[in-house]
Amino acid sequence: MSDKKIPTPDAAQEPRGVSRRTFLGTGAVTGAVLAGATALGAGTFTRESWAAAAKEAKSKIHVGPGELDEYYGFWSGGHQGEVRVLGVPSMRELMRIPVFNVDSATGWGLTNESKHILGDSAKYKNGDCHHPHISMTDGKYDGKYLFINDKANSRVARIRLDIMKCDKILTVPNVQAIHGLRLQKVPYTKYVFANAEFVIPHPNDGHTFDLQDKNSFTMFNAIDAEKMEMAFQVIVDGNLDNSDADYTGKYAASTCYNSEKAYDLGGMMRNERDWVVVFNIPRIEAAIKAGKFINLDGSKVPVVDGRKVDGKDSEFTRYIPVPKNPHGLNTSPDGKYFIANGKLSPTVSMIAIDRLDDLFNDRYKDPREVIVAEPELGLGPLHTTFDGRGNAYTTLFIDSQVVKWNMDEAIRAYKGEKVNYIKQKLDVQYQPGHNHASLTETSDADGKWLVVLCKFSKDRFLPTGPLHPENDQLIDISGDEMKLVHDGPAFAEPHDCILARRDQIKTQKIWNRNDPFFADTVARAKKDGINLETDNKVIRDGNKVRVYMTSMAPAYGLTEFTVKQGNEVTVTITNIDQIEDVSHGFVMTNHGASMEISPQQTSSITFMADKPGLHWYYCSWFCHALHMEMVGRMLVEKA
Ligand code: RUQ
Ligand code: CUA
Ligand code: CA
Repeated sequence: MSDKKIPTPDAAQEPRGVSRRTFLGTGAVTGAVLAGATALGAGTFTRESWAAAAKEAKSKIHVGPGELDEYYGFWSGGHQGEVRVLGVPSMRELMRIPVFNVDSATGWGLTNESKHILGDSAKYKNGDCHHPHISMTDGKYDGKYLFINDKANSRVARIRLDIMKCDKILTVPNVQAIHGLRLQKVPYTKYVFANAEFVIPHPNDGHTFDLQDKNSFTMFNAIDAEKMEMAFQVIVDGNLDNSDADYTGKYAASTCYNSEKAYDLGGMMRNERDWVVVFNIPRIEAAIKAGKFINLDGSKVPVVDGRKVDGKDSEFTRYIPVPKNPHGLNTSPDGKYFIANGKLSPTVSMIAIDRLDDLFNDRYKDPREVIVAEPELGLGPLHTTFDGRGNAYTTLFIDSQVVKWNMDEAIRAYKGEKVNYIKQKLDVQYQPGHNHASLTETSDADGKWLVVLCKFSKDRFLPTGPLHPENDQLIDISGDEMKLVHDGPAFAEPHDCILARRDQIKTQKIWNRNDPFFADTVARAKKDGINLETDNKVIRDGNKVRVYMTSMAPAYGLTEFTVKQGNEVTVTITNIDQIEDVSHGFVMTNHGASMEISPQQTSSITFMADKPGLHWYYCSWFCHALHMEMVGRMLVEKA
């Protein structure tokens, strides 16, 4: 614990003047970025102020036993690969949804149903998800789906929010590292926009390392949200980081930090300015409809070229220069601005969306004429979120703060008026990446809660060895002043989260027997002449053995079956319990087989019976007073 002199909480929360943080030169900012990770000693809260915050927390965020939270929060699990569901404001974890990982409790990555959804990518046992986003209709969450990217294996996954299970995964062709992901907001989420971050050669067949070649590029990707198939790809200059869409359905925008197409740190910081690239969706759609597209490297996906040729813009894109290496890109809930967060610059750039028509019609001499403000906020601005009352909240990674600022006042200041657009700077613990205010990505933004996802927790929790948890902090933003009310330790690495009102998410209590989630298994059973709800039978098909059984607390429909050594065994279980919450499991000991079977669900798992002998199977989800007795035996006869 640090015993150096610490400022009083009041001083710490006072808006700090930004005058001393004039635009720093590359060297200084870069130095600060690089030093940022180690300069964590600046804790400015005293033990007394923590106590005061805790007291405040009690009244504000206490959700009593048996009471329900006001918001659902969906958290990315980062390179752990899953999505986590939390209640807000209690920050209680409600559920985990495995997606790009393997999970033994539910059998995700092990069952036939999940492998079918994972498709070819089932070979990957890892993932790196960053950006969870809920589907929208007319700029409001419709509660149907949640989409999330996988940077590690260039995938996009969809989660059905009615059952809170992943139901589709798509590998984006001919790109590497899907990072920024956002959804079309208006008129509805027709497209999932997904940025591929890394520049690669095309074809990427091992012929070159060269990134400067004209055949080395990356692409902006649009996925049909309902079909979960590729809709189109757009070749861009530079690279792509984060993105967002507007409230007209016409434009999407992405930040680029590697306009240099460099391969190293120094190279990626060479240009004084990188850019925000804006995509004109109707123009892209029209070109594709007219057959004006190419196919790339053996894929059938329509591709259009959004690069400049001899300094001349394509019809599909416009590049707006912004200070070097921007990061987050956020649309304000009033639909007026795209905000690009400076990262290496202490500023954010506000792009007026209502000037984009003119930009695309070449009415401006300089594309920077669409920028209506570039407020200076502090060091390391990464992401911005909104309260729906005209204020924005930006994370300052290096300063370890969230800064609240007023958008209209920032615009007035940019015009030369003397106004202090900074409303408050709040210390957070420590080094925040994303932040997210309740309903902020929709026109419903309600300005109640702000979650700040801090990358470092340092001394905030009981020590856990060299690996520390992260710290997802909850801030009350309903009043004039931001108030920190909760520390939430989290395992690697919740990049981002999203909050929806609880009435916007409607879930099923038990499975529907006709659910497409296990439709393939139902079809296979039908071919085997099996009635899944009543039959307990073993089907022998050469070397393959298919075991069908029911489960009802506390017993399986089959308590023994016999197979031959070398058989490939598929166990299919239908949970005929109708009672909410009575989930069963199935584990075959010493066979790596484990799965969940919730009420009215059918699940199946396949394994090799390669060890002669008696093998117990048992129920792994506590379902009944006699749960321990819910068992059976498999006899494997010597071949
Ligand atoms: S990015 S810390 Cu993967 Cu969302 Cu900004
Ligand atoms: Cu069935 Cu435990
Ligand atoms: Ca750069």
